[in-house]
Parts: sequence; C-alpha cells; structure tokens
Amino acid sequence: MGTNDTKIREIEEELKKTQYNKATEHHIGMLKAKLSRLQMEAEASRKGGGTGFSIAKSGDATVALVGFPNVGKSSLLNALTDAESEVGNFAFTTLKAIPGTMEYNGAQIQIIDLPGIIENAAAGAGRGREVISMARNADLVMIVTDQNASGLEKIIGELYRAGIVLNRQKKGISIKRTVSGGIRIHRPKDVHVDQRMITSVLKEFKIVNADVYLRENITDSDLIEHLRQNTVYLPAIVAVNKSDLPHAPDEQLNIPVGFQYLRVSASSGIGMEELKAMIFSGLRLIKIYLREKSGEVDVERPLIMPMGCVVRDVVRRINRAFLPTFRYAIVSGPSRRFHEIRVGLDYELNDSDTVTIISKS
Ligand SMILES: Nc1nc2c(ncn2[C@@H]2O[C@H](COP(=O)(O)OP(=O)(O)OP(=O)(O)O)[C@@H](O)[C@H]2O)c(=O)[nH]1
Ligand SMILES: [Mg+2]
Repeated sequence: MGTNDTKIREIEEELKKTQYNKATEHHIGMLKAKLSRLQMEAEASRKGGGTGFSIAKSGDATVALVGFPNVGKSSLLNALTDAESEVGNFAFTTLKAIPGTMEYNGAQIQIIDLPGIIENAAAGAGRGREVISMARNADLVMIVTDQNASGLEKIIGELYRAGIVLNRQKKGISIKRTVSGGIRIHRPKDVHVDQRMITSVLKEFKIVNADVYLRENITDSDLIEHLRQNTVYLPAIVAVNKSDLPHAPDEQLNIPVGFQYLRVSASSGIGMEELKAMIFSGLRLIKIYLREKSGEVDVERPLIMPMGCVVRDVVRRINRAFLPTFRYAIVSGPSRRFHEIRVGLDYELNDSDTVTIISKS
C-alpha cells in the first residue's frame, strides 16, 4: 500500500503546481483521473475496517454531523435533539455514532453525532472510514466547524476522496463500452466538449473504445465522478459553531460556492431555530396534507415527502395496495392559490398541498 500512497502524494503535488489553462486541461484531467483510480485501488486493498457503526435509519430523513474533533458536534446534537451525547473539552470525546431525533415542521429528523475526523480520514486515519460510511448513507451532511470555519476545505476534500460529492448534481453522462472504434462522443450541438480531456480521462479508467453520450457541458471532475463506482451526491450545510466566542468577520470565512452556512452556538443557543430550518430546507422535504373521506384535513400530522414527489409516491406511502384502485386525486394548495385541480399519478406536488385520493369503489 506504501507505493500507492507515495504516488497519490506525488500526483497531488503535481496538481497543485500545474497552472490551469487550455493547453494543460487534458493533462490535469488525466492527473485527476489517475489520482481517483489510485485512491479507489488503495481503498479496495484495505481490509473492511471493522464492523463500522450500526445505526438503523429512522424517521423521515437522516443527517450526519461531520467535522474535526472538539468543534462541538455532540453539543449541537444535544441542543437540537432529545439525545445526550458526551461533551468534553478534548479531541475524540465521541467514539461511536450517537443518534438523536429532532422534531421540526411535523417531521421526525434523525441526527447522528459522529467521532471527529482528522486529515486522511478517507484513507482510514482514526475511525475515518466508519465516519465516512455513516455520512454516505445520510440524506444531508451537516459539517460543523469552529468559529473561523477553519478546516472546512479539508473536510470537504476528505469526503470527496471517499466518493461523497457535496452540493453538486449528478451530470447527464452515459458511457457504453464498444469493442472498437475508439472514443466517440455524442452530444447536442450546444454542448461543448474537450475530446482530448475525455479521451485521456477514460484511458486512465482503461476505457479506449466507447460511445459517450453527453446531455450537458461537463468538466473533468464530472467525468471522473461518473466513472468512480462509489460516488454519491448529497446536499450539505455548514454550522459554524462557538459563535459566542470572539471571531473574525464573515468576509474572512472561507465558505465554498454553493454551501449555505450559519453561525451558531450550541452552548448559548444562538441560531438554533435557524439551524433547524436550514436542516429542513437542506433535506428538501415538503409537507403534504391529506383530506380524509370525511372531508377533514389532518393538519397536525402532514406526510413528510421529498421535494419533487408525485401523487404516486403519496399513494404508495399511505398504502401500496391502493395503487390499482386509484382513480384520480384532487389537489389544492398555496402554490395554486388553493384552487382545486384534478390530477393523475404523475402529478408533481408542492409544499403544503392538500391531497384527496379518489379510488374506484
Ligand atoms: N464557547 C463554546 N464552547 C462550545 C460550544 N459548543 C461546544 N463547546 C465546547 O467545545 C468542547 C467540545 O465540545 P463537543 O460537543 O464535545 O465537541 P465534538 O465536536 O463532539 O468533539 P469530539 O467528539 O471530540 O469530536 C466542549 O468543551 C464544549 O463545551 C459553543 O457553542 N461555544
Ligand atoms: Mg463529540
């Protein structure tokens, strides 16, 4: 494993030194692809890393708390949920995954406190691999940092190395291997591609013959993420904790593009309600009210569904067996000024819609 690690370091160094421009674009793509392949190999050659933490998912969604040691992850869990995770003023107070439940907007949200991770967590340092595998299965990653958000880039980098891509969407790429013909790229006219970059990245993944279909512009990273087997795309938010202590102004925080952050203090309670709201919106959950046969709407207990869900998902959630007898649904809600419309199974619902399911009698 030593040789792989040395090669990984060398490539990381070279990447840092190489200026990005049109002429180096495909070379950088090749380096990144090589790096990603070596990391995957290193991962595969390591043993399982124990049994990991086993926490059953529960509630409507799961959030994983990830950050360096001693930043206040356990304190935040305790402030947000009913859990009592041990807090201590030293690194590695938390040694295993501790779940808690946060109730918000009628949703039961599971929050999992995890041991702090350190540099090279993705490569197995500390209990990094177990922590990362818990994060992989979450619906939202909440990165916790100290008041200067130091180390944020490192945490994001560790997760990335383990195939967890935060706050970016999966791109429209599909690749079909062929036996000959080289790399053929198929794309709409308005999609721009760098054939050399694509060819050299694919070559690193040992693909020399393939039809590549692109539905949109892609970068080398998009392609590498597609080629790695273990990539997951997750939303993430940043909680900048200990804001009760003196801290630098926000302009000096190094928050990457696309990341929402909030200054909070677990010990003094600053920003706790806002943080709950940010978790809820980060999870992209919506509330759906059901109208019973009697005409009553259960306002106390809405269904908590993922954004973008359709009527079919709601019927399934209530009772799968209702699907064959479904006739239509009546939907009304604030996004339509409460006008009622009659819809089918594929109709996409909005937050706070009220749904009446009409079945064949
Ligand atoms: N001033 C201040 N101290 C805090 C705050 N939140 C946590 N702390 C303190 O920071 C220390 C670490 O808190 P923990 O919650 O144990 O941190 P952790 O991130 O869970 O640490 P590990 O489990 O070791 O990774 C403790 O001494 C807490 O009392 C905060 O908002 N403000
Ligand atoms: Mg802890």
